[in-house]
Amino acid sequence: MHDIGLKPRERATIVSVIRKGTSPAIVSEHLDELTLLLDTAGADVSARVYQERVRPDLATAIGKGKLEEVKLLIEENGSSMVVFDDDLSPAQVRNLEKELKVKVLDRCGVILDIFAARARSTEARTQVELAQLEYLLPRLTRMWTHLSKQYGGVGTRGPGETQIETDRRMYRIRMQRLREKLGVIDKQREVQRSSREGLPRFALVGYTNAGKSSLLKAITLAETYIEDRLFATLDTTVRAFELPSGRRALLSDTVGFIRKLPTQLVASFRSTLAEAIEADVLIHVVDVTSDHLRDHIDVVNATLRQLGAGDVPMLLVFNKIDALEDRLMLHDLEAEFPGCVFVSAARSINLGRLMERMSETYDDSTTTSVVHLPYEHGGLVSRLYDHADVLKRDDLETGIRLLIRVPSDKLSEFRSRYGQWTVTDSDA
Ligand SMILES: Nc1nc2c(ncn2[C@@H]2O[C@H](COP(=O)(O)OP(=O)(O)OP(=O)(O)O)[C@@H](O)[C@H]2O)c(=O)[nH]1
Ligand SMILES: [Mg+2]
Repeated sequence: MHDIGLKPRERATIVSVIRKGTSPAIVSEHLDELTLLLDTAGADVSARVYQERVRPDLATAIGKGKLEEVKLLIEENGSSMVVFDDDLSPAQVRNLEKELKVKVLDRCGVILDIFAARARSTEARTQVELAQLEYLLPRLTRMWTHLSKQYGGVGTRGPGETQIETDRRMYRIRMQRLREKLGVIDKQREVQRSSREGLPRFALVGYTNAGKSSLLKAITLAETYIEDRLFATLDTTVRAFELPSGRRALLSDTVGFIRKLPTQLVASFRSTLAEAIEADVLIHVVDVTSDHLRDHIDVVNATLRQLGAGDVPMLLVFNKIDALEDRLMLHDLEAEFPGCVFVSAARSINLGRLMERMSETYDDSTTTSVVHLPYEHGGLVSRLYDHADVLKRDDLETGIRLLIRVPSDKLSEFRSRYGQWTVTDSDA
């Protein structure tokens, strides 16, 4: 793991409020992930604390006794912050900071911090800043600004000192400007996307660090940013490649998902994620070496539904099979997930099979049709190329005959638009 935070690294005590009956394995997995997130943000975890409760305490999330325990712990281990795995209300953060006298963060705050440090492109920076301001606005009190100035470091990167000193009204004005800026970027992206319509579009999605960028590189031979860190990718990259049939297609790679991805981030990254939402086929990449891959699959599916991409045809791809020591496990997974593909992006194992399955999934989710255009309406040909994947073109005496492929769910829309030019189902 790499340190992107301020030096020297900070120390954190992490806390989880768990519902009665939650299995210890799940608790420790969530705290492992929080530890990894903090490591990425530049802090080491000195202690883990958890409390079983029916519901979190309204004022301080944990109870009085636990609070005292945490207080003693941080004095002992010299933590400069306490990080909760659960969402904290602005009031809880205030109360906890007052009691504990160190800065208090929740998981969302840490993720936002990592995104802020990672964002490079104008689009990503604008999106992250908007999400940060939305997160900070209700937390912006005298106490908060005072603390953030006093402590600095993880969780207080914020949108810059000058903004922090301004009041909520300034925040709102800034947020309005960011939204307008994103609106402009959104339009540009839309134009870019529409100019690429017609080609089959595949989008890599998955849990962070699953190997999406590695697969993009392996399939399209594009130079992309790959690293063993969470959220290495914060932008969308689109590359062309050839399917086994020789047909050109597009593959996009985008930001990864994680449990409790802040809603502010999901909302403001909508335009970055639009490429995925509008793809013909989603390639859901799963890290086969993770002990929690089923959990990860659920999180990714839930996030996709939240984005309105729950119905896009999907191909599940298990990556990093080269790193699986237990061959038997691969066997079990193949039985559990029939029809899925098992690959290694790093070693280029099974990529041919993956591309075949990509073609099949695309073909299954689309329908081929024949359109017969009289020459006097030849001007429509270019529009057809925009809306469909044109597989074949014959110039006949009676006009132009095109064999096209359209997403099945768009066929009726297509029929109503071009039906008068004898659209026939070629599969029939
Ligand atoms: N052993 C092994 N490691 C892999 C494989 N594919 C990717 N990795 C490693 O997994 C880590 C994450 O890879 P990325 O391609 O950056 O993952 P990502 O899904 O794009 O991650 P984010 O952009 O952070 O969401 C890197 O250290 C890769 O080298 C593989 O097939 N085998
Ligand atoms: Mg990536």
